[in-house]
Amino acid sequence: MTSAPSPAGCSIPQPFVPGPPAADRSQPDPEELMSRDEIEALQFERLRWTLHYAYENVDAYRELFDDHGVHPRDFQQLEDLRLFPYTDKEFLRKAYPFKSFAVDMADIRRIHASSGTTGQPTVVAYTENDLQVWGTLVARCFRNSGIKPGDKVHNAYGYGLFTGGLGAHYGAERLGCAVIPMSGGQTEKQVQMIRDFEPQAILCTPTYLLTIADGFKAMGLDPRKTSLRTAVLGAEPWTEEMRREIEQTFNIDACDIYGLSEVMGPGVAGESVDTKAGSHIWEDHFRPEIIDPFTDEVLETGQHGELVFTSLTKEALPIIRYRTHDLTRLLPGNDLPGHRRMGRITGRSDDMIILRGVNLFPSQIEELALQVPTLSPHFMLEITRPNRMDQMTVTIERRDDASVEDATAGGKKLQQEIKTKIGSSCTITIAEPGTLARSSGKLRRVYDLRDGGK
Ligand code: DLL
Repeated sequence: MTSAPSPAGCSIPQPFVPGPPAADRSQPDPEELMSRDEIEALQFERLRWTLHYAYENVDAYRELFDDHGVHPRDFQQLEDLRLFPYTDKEFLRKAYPFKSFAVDMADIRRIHASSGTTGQPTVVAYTENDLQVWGTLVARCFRNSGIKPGDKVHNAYGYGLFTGGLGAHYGAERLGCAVIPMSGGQTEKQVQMIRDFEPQAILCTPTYLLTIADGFKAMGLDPRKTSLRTAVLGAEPWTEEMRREIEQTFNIDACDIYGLSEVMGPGVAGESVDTKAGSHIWEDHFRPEIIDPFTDEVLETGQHGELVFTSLTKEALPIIRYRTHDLTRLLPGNDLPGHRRMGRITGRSDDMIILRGVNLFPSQIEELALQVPTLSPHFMLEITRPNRMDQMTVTIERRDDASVEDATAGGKKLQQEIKTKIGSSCTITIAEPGTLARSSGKLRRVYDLRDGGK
C-alpha cells in the first residue's frame, strides 16, 4: 500500500490517497461497488489511522481520550470504536476558532462555519485532500441521483460560510457538469435563469424549491414545463409527501442529499434515483452508528435513534463519534451493498416539540398536511402557554385552487388527523396563499413562544 504524506505527522501513515477523478465520470468509483466485508476491512484500517492521528495532533482529543482512560492502541477490532467517548458541538465550540484543527494553517485550504443560532459558530476546515474527497463524494451523490456529466446544474444552495453552496458547486464540477452558481434568494432571477439557461438539474433546500415554484406561478409560468429533470435536495428535514409534491409540481425526480458541516458538509450520504429508498452513507469515508439519545447505548441496524459519525480519512478536522442530534435509522445497503443507507431524518433531538407531554416534530405535521388536497405545504407552528397550558397553532395556507370553505374543511380534517395520529390537540388557522414567510435556504417552521420564546 502506498502512503500519502500527511500534512501533520502521525505514527501510522495515512491509508488514503485520493486518486485523480475517474476518467469516465459517469462510472461509479471502485469503493462504491465494494462488498460489505471489503468496506469493513477498509473502515478498520482507516479508523485505526484516524484514532491515532486525532490523538497525536489535536490536544482536545488527547485530553478527552486520556480522561476517558482509552488509547488508540485499544482499537483492535471495529466494535472497539465503542470504547471511545462521544463528541458534540460543545466539544468543537470549546476549541473555537481553530484549536480543533489537526494541521498547521499552511495546510488548510478552506474554512467554513455553521450558522450557530445560539452561541459561537462551529468552525470547520479542509486540507487539499479533504476538499478532493468532498468533491468526489458530492459527485457520487449527484451521479446516483441522476445528474450526468455534461448537464447544466443550477445551484441555489447559499454560497458563503454555509457548506451547501460551495460543497455542491465543487461536487457538480467534479462530476463534469457546468455549474450555474446562483446561491439562494432573488427568486425572480432564479426563474429567469432557469428559463434562459435551461439547466437539467437544480440543487437547493426542498422548501426553497417550493418558493421557486411560487416564482414561476407568479410570472404566469408552468413549472412543469422547464428543462429541469432532477432536483437534489437537502439541508433540512423533508418527507415522502413533500417529495411527491415537488416531483408533481416540476415534473422531475427529487432525491435527498444529507450532510453536516462538522462531518464534511453536503454529500455524507446521497440517494439513488433508481430506488429513492434512503441515502447511501459513503462508508469508505464515514463510520455511522445509531445510539439511544437518552442512554447513549449503541443500537442495531434498523433501530431508530441518534446518528453518530466518525470520519475515516479527514485530515484538517478529524471527527470521532460525533453526535449529530439527527434522528433516523440505518438500513442495510441495497443496490450498493457495502454502504448502508439512512432513513429520512424525522427531526433533531434538540428540535423536538414537547406539547403537554407529547413529543412531536414538524415533519409529522408536514406529512399529514400534505395528505389534505386543499392545503398547501406552506405552514408554521406557533407554541404558546396561555394559563400554563401548552397550545399549538398550525397556520397553513390554502391551495390556490381551493375555496376558503374547502380549505377550512381541510383544516378540520388536519386537526383530527393530528389528534389521532400524533395525540396532540391544536388550533388550525387557514392563511391566504402567499402570505406566510418563504425560505431561501433552511426554513424555520417552529416558533416556540413559551417561556418568552426562543
Ligand atoms: O446543511 C449541509 C448540507 C447542505 C446538506 C446542503 C445537504 C445539502 P449544516 O448547516 O451544518 O450542514 O446543517 C446540518 O442539517 O445535522 C440536519 O439536521 C440537517 N440536514 C442536512 N441534510 C438533511 C437532509 C448542511 N437531507 C444539519 N434531511 C443536519 C434532513 C438534513 N435534515
